[in-house]
Amino acid sequence: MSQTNHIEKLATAIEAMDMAGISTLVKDALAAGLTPAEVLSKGLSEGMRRVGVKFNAGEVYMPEVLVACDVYFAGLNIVRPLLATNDETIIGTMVLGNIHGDIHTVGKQVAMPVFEANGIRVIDLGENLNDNVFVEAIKKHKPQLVGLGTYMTSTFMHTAETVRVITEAGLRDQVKIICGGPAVDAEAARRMGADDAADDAWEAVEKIKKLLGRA
Ligand code: B12
Repeated sequence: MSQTNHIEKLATAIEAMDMAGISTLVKDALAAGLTPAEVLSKGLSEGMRRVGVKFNAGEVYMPEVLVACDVYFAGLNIVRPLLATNDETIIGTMVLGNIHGDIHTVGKQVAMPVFEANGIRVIDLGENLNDNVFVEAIKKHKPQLVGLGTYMTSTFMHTAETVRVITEAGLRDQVKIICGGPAVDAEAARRMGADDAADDAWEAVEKIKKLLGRA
């Protein structure tokens, strides 16, 4: 079977929520010579991207998204340890967390491995965070990036306050700040003092590369 076929089978397995088959498909793809990064970014993540498109079009519903996520994570768990060993591919570190008041987890869980597959090391800070958690995380981990998970208009609007707290701590110049979630808008994010925003993890990777001067 060609490498392209292996990739297509992985993406299709996520779409089809094939929990029983995913481990074998990932192992077969690796055995066929695909790199762990290719398995993740071209196979598993492509499947998840397709699920997101279907979800936005109303073709699948939340329970299916959550099951597809489980299948995605089953595959990710096999390739993640193999990815972590290759430090040369790391382009930056992000502390990522949901802004105060926001408990949506799925988008963050989908975005995280997409970032990791593209060389962004992610430190997950959790959900519903006080602004000071971001300040402490910047001091502790010295990231180049802060990712703000903002899945509702109200929490997206809280970005201004989070940026203010980071700025008052004297840390704003050390990091680029990007918001993510279905309700974000790049212009509004910039007006609130962040650097950018994206409602799609793959688009976010391109924006992050630009922010880091790696595009
Ligand atoms: C599932 C869901 C829930 C679940 C969450 C379960 C969970 N564990 O996550 C539950 C039921 C708990 C919930 C609760 C609520 N929800 Co809700 N929820 C959703 C729903 C249906 C899907 C969200 C989702 O998982 N999408 C799939 C993921 C993959 O997409 P995504 O989040 O956009 O993530 C992608 C990108 O944004 C990006 N990304 C994600 N994170 C990040 C981070 C960074 C830094 C970057 C760069 C990129 C990035 O990558 C992902 C892949 O591309 C949306 C509707 C929708 N269309 O989004 C509403 C939605 C987000 N919820 C909404 C609301 C209002 C609520 C509630 C207030 C409802 C209520 N009245 O109680 C509560 C509030 C909870 C809270 N305090 O946070 C609204 C927000 C409206 C708004 N604009 O303000 C939405 C849009 C529904 C709607 N149309 O009204 N919700």
